[in-house]
Amino acid sequence: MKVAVMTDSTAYISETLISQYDINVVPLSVVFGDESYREGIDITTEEFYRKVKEAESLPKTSQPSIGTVTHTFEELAKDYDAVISIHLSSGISGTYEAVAAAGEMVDGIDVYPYDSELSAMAQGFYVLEAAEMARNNKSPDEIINRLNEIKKSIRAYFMVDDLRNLQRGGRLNGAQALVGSLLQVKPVLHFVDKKIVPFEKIRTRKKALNRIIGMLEEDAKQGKKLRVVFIHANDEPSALELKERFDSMYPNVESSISYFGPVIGTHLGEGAIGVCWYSK
Ligand code: MYR
Repeated sequence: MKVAVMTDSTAYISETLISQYDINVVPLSVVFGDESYREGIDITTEEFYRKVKEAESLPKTSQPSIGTVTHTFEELAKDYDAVISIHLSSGISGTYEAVAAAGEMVDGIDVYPYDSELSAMAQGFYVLEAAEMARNNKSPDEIINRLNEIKKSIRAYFMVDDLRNLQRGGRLNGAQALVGSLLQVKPVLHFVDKKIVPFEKIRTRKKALNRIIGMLEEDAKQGKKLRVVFIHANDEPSALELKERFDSMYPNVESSISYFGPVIGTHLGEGAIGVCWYSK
């Protein structure tokens, strides 16, 4: 059985890995006024962060249409028997539902939609594992079982410089307690039941980052075989600094750098930092 792996653009997997693992990517879009740009196709991450500074109002984001997804599945049906399609959390985007609906419509290929319940390179971790297994001729059930295993150990925490972007986009839950002090706090955020909620209210960026690294260290200290990613919204120096600090303490843990591209960057704002890890 030939199994394809598909994801959406918010996993922000590098071009090199996409072609190395034959990963199919369906794009989400950012919308400035009347102009819609598919991320990674019509607009690069660098162009986006430049444009957003010049724009009068914040862009909006949109999920791929069912038509686009159906077309991608139909193309895949020419070469594959099944497709595992891994997407950003259904609690923050309608993408997963659109993919599931498209999967019901296509013939000639078995579609396995998978809700990562996260996004960015945390979602990318699932995709890379699935792609490696597909390449090793594993069945869809074996792949889904492994993805469910990953879900048990994966952890993702992030912080933003300004909570208002998340709030305006309606993607921040359970933050009523923070509303009065939105500008003063740098809360650590995470996902619970597919939605973004504050994890802990922390006053400064430095303390918030230290708190996240502290939690990562707790797992790393136990000698677990971890894979870690430091993710930044147009702030590579901060991500590199965290990575170097962590690498110097845990040289045997596999770590990498990734980024929040246009769609996730719209909701988090420049300067956001995320750290995600799971047991390999
Ligand atoms: C859409 O318009 O359907 C896309 C909505 C995307 C919302 C993004 C909210 C922020 C996600 C942060 C992920 C951090 C992972 C470490």
